[in-house]
Amino acid sequence: MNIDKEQIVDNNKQLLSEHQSNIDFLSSKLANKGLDVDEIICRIEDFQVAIPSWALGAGGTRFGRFSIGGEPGSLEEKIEDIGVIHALTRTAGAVSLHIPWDIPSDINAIKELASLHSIAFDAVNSNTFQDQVGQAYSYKYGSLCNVHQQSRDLAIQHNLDVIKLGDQLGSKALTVWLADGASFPGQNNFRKALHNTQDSLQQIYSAIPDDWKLLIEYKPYEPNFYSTVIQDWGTSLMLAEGCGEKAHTLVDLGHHLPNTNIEQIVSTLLTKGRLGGFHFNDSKYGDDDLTCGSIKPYQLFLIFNELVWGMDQNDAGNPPLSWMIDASHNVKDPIEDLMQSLEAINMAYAQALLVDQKALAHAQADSDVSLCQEILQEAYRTDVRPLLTAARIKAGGAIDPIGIYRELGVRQNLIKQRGQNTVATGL
Ligand code: PSV
Ligand code: MN
Ligand code: MN
Repeated sequence: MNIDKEQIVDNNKQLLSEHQSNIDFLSSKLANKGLDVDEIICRIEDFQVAIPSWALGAGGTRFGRFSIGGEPGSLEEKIEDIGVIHALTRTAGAVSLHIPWDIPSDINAIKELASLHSIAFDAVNSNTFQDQVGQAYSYKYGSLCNVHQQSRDLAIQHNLDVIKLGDQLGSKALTVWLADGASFPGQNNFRKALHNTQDSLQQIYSAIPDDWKLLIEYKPYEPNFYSTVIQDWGTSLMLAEGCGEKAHTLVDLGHHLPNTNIEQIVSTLLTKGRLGGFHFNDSKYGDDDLTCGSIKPYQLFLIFNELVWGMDQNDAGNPPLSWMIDASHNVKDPIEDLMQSLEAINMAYAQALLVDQKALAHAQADSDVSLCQEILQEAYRTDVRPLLTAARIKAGGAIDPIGIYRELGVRQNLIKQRGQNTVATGL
């Protein structure tokens, strides 16, 4: 379903005067602090986050799955759904495809459709955690780490095919997430598994085009419950360094044991110039893939604070990052959920842009711990939503994306078109 620009403008009219008083109030407050409000709004407007092609349907759990209705049954429909999100928020100008779930039947046609919605192709994701029908050698006991060369070769070849496809689409990165590991002590020889993984990644890396990145994800557990080959950022970093300068670590926020200090990991990776990008989500226990900012918004802010300081203001030479959401929707409308995530990510970014870094550096030099906290929390406690709204209006988006989505009955229309008991392709 396409959303008309006129519908957005019309809906905005009813909300404009309230927004104007909110932004006037905030702008004068920020200007008094010496902040350049227009510049901040431009930065927010430029910031785009890719939507994963696997997040547009109801994911479910191993205990069951409940259809949301109107879920996309093809890549074309997924792009149309992202088109809705982007039209309303103007912050989701890219899609991250999972292969082979989302192999386009006609590359030029899909590129045309995506460009119609102003959507670019971000990182492509390979899948060696499932066997495909008729697959000659299984990944049951691992893919890039497998003790059998035939399984490893198959997984390597799959990644090479994904790079080729991504190249045709205009992607500039390959994301590798491996389910490889062991569920029981003794199942794997750790050193051999790591060695095989490094060797396989090097072979994949040799096909990475010069203007691409290889993004290596880590995850402490699941689906294996005893050990995961790439279990943490250190292992990912080591493997990236073992490949070459185009290889980087990808931080999926849900892939940490509870209470891990993710912002410190981000800072360390930046220092090494090896931070590749993010999979944004939120988590209470582990990899819960919840809406960004729904559980730990302060952590999200602290991560962005490291990014703003570490990239914009004290460039450590880290290449530009890939920004993606990686979430799963069991009980919420995925389109609404993704819009909530985008809002939370942008809020954290905007709050980080407000941090008085000079004052913070002074307070740190004076070891004035209370003042350090005051400075961070002053930014975090600012209601930055009017800045986000101003950026959306400037870019042609909606003042209230979820409000208009509901008012226009988008989900109901999708259910009419696609049916009630739908299953999104891929999951
Ligand atoms: C599994 O944990 C996972 O959520 C990883 O984060 C990947 O990025 C994603 O699936 C898609 O393969
Ligand atoms: Mn991920
Ligand atoms: Mn995950």
